[in-house]
Amino acid sequence: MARTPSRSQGNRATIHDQKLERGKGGELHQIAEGDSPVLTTAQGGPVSDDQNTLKIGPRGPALIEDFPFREKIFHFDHERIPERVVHARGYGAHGYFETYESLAKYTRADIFQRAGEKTPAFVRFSTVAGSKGSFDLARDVRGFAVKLYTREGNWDIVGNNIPVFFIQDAIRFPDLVHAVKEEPDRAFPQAQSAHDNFWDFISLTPESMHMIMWIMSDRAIPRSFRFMEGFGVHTFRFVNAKDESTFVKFHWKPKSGLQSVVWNEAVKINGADPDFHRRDLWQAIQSGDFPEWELRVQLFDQDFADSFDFDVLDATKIIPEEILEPIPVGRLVLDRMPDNFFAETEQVAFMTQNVPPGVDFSNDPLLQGRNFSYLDTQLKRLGSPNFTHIPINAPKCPFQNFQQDGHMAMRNPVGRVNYEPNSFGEGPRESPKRGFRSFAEAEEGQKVRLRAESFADHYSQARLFFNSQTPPEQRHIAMALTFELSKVETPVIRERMVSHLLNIDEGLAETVAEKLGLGELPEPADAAVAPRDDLEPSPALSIIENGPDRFAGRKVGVLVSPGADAALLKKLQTAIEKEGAVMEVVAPKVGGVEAADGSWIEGRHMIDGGPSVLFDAVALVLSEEGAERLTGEAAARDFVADAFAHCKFIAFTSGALPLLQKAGVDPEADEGLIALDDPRTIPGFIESCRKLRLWSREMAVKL
Ligand code: HDE
Repeated sequence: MARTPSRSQGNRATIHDQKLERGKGGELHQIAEGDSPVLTTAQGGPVSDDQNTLKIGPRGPALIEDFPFREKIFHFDHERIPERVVHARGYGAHGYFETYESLAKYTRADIFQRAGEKTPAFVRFSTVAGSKGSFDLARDVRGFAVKLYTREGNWDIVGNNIPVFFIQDAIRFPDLVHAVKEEPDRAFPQAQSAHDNFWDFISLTPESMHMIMWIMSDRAIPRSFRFMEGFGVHTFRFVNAKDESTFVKFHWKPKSGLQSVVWNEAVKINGADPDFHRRDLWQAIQSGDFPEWELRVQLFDQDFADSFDFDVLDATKIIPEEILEPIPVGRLVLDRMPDNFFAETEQVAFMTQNVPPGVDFSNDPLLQGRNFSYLDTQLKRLGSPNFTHIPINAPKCPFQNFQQDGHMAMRNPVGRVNYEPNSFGEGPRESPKRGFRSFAEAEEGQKVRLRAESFADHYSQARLFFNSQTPPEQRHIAMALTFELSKVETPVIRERMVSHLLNIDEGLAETVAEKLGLGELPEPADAAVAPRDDLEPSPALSIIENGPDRFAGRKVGVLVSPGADAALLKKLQTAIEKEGAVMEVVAPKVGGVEAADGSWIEGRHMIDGGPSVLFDAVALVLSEEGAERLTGEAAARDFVADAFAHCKFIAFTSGALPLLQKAGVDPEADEGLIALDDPRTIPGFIESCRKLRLWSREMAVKL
């Protein structure tokens, strides 16, 4: 009787071939005699045939008693859990946090008591609006959620890569999220804020204007998770052993500097590699180039809070770093990818209310609302109050309580006593000394639904942000607003947005209005508090001002052709790797090309699969004949034209000239084009690359 052959048929081990071995705990392990262990059901029963269902005869009806089949399909049918309602698309990694010095003066949190203390960590980066299967380079905020497995329980800093938020009160969150997600009747657009509902909501929500400046800036299209900042956003408290409180804001600073892509590039990356950010983190960690951030804290007391221009409880405001310097207190290193994406990254449950003794909340109304939401959402998503039994969510310190039962309970109290106090002297008891004590802030007032007057200035910090950007960054904000609003079909929404922009920067409003073809400028929006123009710009807010001083962690794509100079390529590679960067070869065929000296150059990408948008800089190591041949290929022309348009540094051998010409790039256009025939030019190329982009080219290419 014919059977579909299975992988190991012929030499498949049967149950009779098995040796049974007793483990240390007395359990029986099955081991195979052959090369692989025997497949079993979830109940541990060995499976004889995993390719054919049980039937009456080879063509006959299937039998309901086929329990291995029933179990397999049952489990498959239940593989999905609800995706996160926001931040559905994410990617995580393990690592550790290392404390620099004791912060005992400010906090009794155990994690900050000893210099050099290492605490295991898990971090999940995410986009907000798109579904789990959306692309990485959406224009969006990035989640930056850190779980620190401290000796006093899990501490989650559930932050973003932007230090402010759209709204001031948690009650507006469902509306914000409904507005940004796909429109409910048509179910599009996916992972985009460029649509009517979002801008309608925003244009009716002046408190969003500061955040709008950030998400229209290059912060919303980071080059890599590794090159972005993270922020706790809200004001928290540190509380020391004497129960004294200090306000604190958390900042993660990437060691490799900040870097973003340009919008035209982001759009193309989404097509070329929708997993661009995931792949980047995966490759960096797998190759041992561990990304690192420094944790810095802004510490302040009530007097500072009272004298500061804005309310420190208002999550739409920052405290500029130039006014209150963030102090380095430790570093976060990511050095290990999860073994399994679902088990760890998908099931990890972050909660703002996970704080250790010594860290406490402020009255920020957004934070207070979040403290409610995150527990609720875990029950929905993970399906059981026992989600803390999942290894990624379980504390790594000893823990004990009398919680019991419930779906999927993995741990129940042992013994007779499951309550306290009890007379048997069994089980854990509370510890007033070591336990979490809320800071005893004196509160009084009437029960009201009111927004504090001190939250009313919606434009001044939006203006501060815009004024702190370099000219290219300001242009990008104008272009992003124009793009987004051009997708809005309802003219009055576009107009309303321009009326807000007039309160932020007149030039910006005029540029956007002109590019939208708005005709007449509207009146500025009514401002509850007149926007201030006396705030000093904050250079810390610019990405370009805070780039890397090395090209380390970045990637050069080298386009090669048959007859290329292998010795030159080798020297280029050595120099790139010495800088801590990576070189990848793009060839007409992925198999590679034969170099002029007869050696073989392996390809990493075929030209169609390795567009220049995937790289931070490019080099064209081509023979003239090879370049001539490539002029006929659109992908090769785009490789060059895009690298130029995206203001990247381009090194080229003289053989590459025909391709440059065909791509419309003048080899002498600017200092970003670097002749490469002589290996002595390589250090100059690398040095240029450290600047990442030649922004002065941007006006010429008019992206
Ligand atoms: Fe969240 N947010 N959020 N959020 N948030 C969630 O929790 C919520 C806000 C942030 O990688 C949800 O587990 C409310 C600010 C991150 O798993 C949910 C409000 C900031 C992540 C939720 C906010 C964030 C979430 C959905 C307004 C930056 C992903 C799934 C008061 C400081 C964590 C989940 C991960 C996830 C609620 C606003 C960051 C529904 C009600 C502000 C990084 O609980």
